[in-house]
Amino acid sequence: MHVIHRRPWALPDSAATPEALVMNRRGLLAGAGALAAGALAGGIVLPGRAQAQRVGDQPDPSASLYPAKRNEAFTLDRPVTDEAVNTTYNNFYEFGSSKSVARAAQALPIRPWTVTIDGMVEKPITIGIDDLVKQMPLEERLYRHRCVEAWSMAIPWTGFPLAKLVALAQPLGSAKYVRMETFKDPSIAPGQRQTWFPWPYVEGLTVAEATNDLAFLVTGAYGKPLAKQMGAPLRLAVPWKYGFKAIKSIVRFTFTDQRPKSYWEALQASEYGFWANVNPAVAHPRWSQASERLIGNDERRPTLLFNGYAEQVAHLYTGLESERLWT
Ligand SMILES: Nc1nc2c(c(=O)[nH]1)N[C@H]1C(S)=C(S)[C@@H](COP(=O)(O)O)O[C@H]1N2
Ligand SMILES: [Mo]
Repeated sequence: MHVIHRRPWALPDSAATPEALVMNRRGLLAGAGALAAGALAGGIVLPGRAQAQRVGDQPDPSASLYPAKRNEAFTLDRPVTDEAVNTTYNNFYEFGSSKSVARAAQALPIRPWTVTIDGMVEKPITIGIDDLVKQMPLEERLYRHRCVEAWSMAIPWTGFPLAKLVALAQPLGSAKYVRMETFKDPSIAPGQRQTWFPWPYVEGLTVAEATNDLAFLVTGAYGKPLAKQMGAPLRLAVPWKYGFKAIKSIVRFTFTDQRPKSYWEALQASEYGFWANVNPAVAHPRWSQASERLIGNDERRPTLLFNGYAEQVAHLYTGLESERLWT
């Protein structure tokens, strides 16, 4: 339940970091390529194998599925972000509101992991992640990722089209949306003990968006099973939308005729809407979206409409011009 409807400025200091003060913090760091420099100088330490496996975790039973064959249809206009950078600069509020959550996220047990598909479907399903993935055609795709905070990365994801999961679910014709939900376990995720946040993390797409070929369910990256801090064992990639739509560590897909209210929308509806498509011409209420900083090399580039994916997805929004499509 979303029990708090206090205004963000009435929240405790520690809660007032949503996608915003983070920007300011980045501003303080900026200038010397502090993020990349920090990583290279050893200021950030990658979790080692010993930390990646906790007592009670089984070894990853999907390891043999990687690397998957790359689908060459998806190309980049920039280099892939270094894995060491990508795995040490993360947004995962369940494990803290800083970007340095990699170590804390290792506490998440990712086996067993059960995914539920329910709501307006022909046949609700509850299935273990490995049984689900076994039924899905894994491939690698190079995608851009544009955070609403005006930074970006480029990632070799492994996964399968969300459309394949929709096909498995067989939604009723009356289902208009798919609502996705992250795990909720405050005993594991310290961020979830901050009860003023509307846990669990929720995101949503229209079924039309979800069945577009670009919408991708991610199980791996960099040719191996997904790192926990990146949203293992199952995370969304919708590269034409701002990064907060890319929900991590998903446990539930619910088909519905009600537009889902997402985590960020519940927190700050004036700044984060349902559609959240990337548009450089529409500023966030507190900063410009015209350009982005490439994490890892600190290059600044102009941001592209739909993050460069207009050809694939612009048609999804014809007739919806009166909606708040961009923020
Ligand atoms: N469950 C959950 N999913 C999440 C988030 C989060 O805090 N919790 N952050 C989002 C945001 S704002 C971004 S930019 C991306 C970051 O993904 P990355 O850490 O793999 O770069 O995850 C998204 N998915
Ligand atoms: Mo983000």
